[in-house]
Amino acid sequence: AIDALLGKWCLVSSEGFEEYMKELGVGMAMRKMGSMAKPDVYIIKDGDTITIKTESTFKTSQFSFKLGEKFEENTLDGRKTQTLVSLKDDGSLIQEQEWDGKKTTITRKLVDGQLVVECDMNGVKCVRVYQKA
Ligand code: DKA
Repeated sequence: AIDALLGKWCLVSSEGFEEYMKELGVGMAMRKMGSMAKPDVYIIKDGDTITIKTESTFKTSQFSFKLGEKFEENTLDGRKTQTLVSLKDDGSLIQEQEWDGKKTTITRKLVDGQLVVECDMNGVKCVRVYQKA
């Protein structure tokens, strides 16, 4: 179930984020702000609608979805993507974004009580760890 992922999470470590943003095509100014930001992430469930809200001094945005239903997402860095989120048997949440013939995957899972966010674009990987607030 997704219940283990619900709540408020604070970023505690980040590896490879700059390179991942570069691979996404994020411009330099926004990469700088993105690298410095220490966001809080809220994962909220209301019925069968899930909301992921990212809050930082740099930018705040959120998106809502139902598992297995494609939707249009407006990403933090301004991409408009076709996104599908699914829950695997092991409890990890897989977010697949497609835009302009490109694709990236963001995986969120609970590891030792922490939220581990793994991003992959063309094999360029980034790992961000969040602690329960
Ligand atoms: C996270 O939730 C990372 C999610 C990926 C964001 C990609 C674009 C950010 C551009 C500032 O920790």
